[in-house]
Amino acid sequence: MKSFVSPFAELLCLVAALAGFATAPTHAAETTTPNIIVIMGDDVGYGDVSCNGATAITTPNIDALAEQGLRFTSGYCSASTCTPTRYSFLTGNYAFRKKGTGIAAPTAPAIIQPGTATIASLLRDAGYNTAVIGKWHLGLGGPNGPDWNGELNPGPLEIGFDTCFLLPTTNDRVPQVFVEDHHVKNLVPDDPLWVGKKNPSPDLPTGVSARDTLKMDWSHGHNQTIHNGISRIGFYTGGNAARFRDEDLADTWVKQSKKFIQKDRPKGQPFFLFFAAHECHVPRIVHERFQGTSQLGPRGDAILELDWCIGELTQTLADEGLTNDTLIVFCSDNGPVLDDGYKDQAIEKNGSHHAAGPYSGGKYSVYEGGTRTPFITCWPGTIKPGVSDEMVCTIDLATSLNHIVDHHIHDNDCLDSLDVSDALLGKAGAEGRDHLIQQDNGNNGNYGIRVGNWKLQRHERGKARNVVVEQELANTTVPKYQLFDLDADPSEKNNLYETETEKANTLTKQLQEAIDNGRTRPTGHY
Ligand code: NG6
Ligand code: CA
Repeated sequence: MKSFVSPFAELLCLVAALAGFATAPTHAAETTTPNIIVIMGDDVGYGDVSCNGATAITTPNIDALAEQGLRFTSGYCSASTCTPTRYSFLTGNYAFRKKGTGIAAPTAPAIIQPGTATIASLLRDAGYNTAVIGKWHLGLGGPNGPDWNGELNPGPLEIGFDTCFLLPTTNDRVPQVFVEDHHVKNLVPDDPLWVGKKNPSPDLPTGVSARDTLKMDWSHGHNQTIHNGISRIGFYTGGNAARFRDEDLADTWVKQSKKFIQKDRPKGQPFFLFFAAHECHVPRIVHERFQGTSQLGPRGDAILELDWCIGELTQTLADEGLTNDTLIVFCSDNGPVLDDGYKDQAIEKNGSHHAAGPYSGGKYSVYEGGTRTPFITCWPGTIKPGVSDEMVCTIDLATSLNHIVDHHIHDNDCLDSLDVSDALLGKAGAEGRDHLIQQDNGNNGNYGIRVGNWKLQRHERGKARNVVVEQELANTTVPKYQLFDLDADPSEKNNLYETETEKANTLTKQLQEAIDNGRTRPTGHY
């Protein structure tokens, strides 16, 4: 355990005690309500940031967060693809408990139903003004999916966000338009937007029929409608005035975030901003000023672009005098992948870079590299800088951040979101999770469970994808159960399932109970 207590927090406790506030809640020092920004990278691996040991790339702004805050060596997201991690981050419930939480299609309806408690609705109840800016990928609209030309409802505004400015799914999926609150921005009535799964006309160029016109070729999938010289997943027509350039995505998120922080939000209220970056997801088409700036090709350029975004956010806070009043969490939605469908030289230029750090696997996998990702908390003046080995997960943020702002949540909400607030704040002796369940995509039946240094994997169909990040498409046959000692074998190579039978049985049972019980947060716990 290498975490620390803030002297500022200690001082506040002391002052409170001396002032005779004997009945003050345990968390008196944190009952102030900091602004909160959760910055979630997309497909950013543990080893993709220089504060976690990357040498082929330098991420000064992310490193600055780590230097001024707490860097976690066992920080996780809950799944190794986007939609289930984001579902769990918002609701505090493991995605494997709910059908339809795998990677969402462009036409997917809203996955989280209005009335569901989320990190945003809970913080809003606690007095926060709440915004999500960036990638959504959790579906929009009623059972028939998004009404692109009408009202996109339900969406973020129905589950706790006061405002949103979104990329609806991922940028390799159609359509390339922004959604602001309930509507596609800049859509004009005489050019309606149509989005679908089937090509509506043989005249509509695709990545197959017009492959020679593409500015970045595809390697698998991603060969349907072309926009901005890049073919995508899915088909669309119309909405031309609403379409954006891939190159401008990051600038747009930064511009909107600055507008929110500096102008739009009601002053006198703390804010919660979910900054959902798209870097370094495919297609890796960064702004011209970042193209060619890394030695890793477009994938590295995208990480540098993300780092720039973070610098812009922290500078904005500094300009507004909010640095010490703002808690920043930096995390990722799943582990890394090199070739994820476009020929962008991610493999060719990778060299000896270890995107997943010392871990095996990456995106789509329940090996550690799939979910053990960069994780930093930074709250200057309150969190004492350091490194923590405590286990924390994006799924815990709903309960823990609410706890930090002294807002209690209902027993039946956020069923898998544990209170690790003291660990996130680096308090002396604070403990993180005692166990963590990992999953890959939706309800595929692939799980990991980590308890202390032990990790059990369960692959229902005996297939593991992306076991080694450098061989993304490897669909490897694995035993249904594998057991690893992460202390001795962090890259999960030496299967001890047959020899450490007692440990194997305990973890197998604990995993099954976690699935069967419908919750892992103890009732009455908080
Ligand atoms: C996969 C896509 C991949 C990526 C992923 C979602 C193909 C062949 N692959 O289906 O490119 O879009 O979905 O990524 O289409 S995530 O980070 O949003 O989960
Ligand atoms: Ca992702």
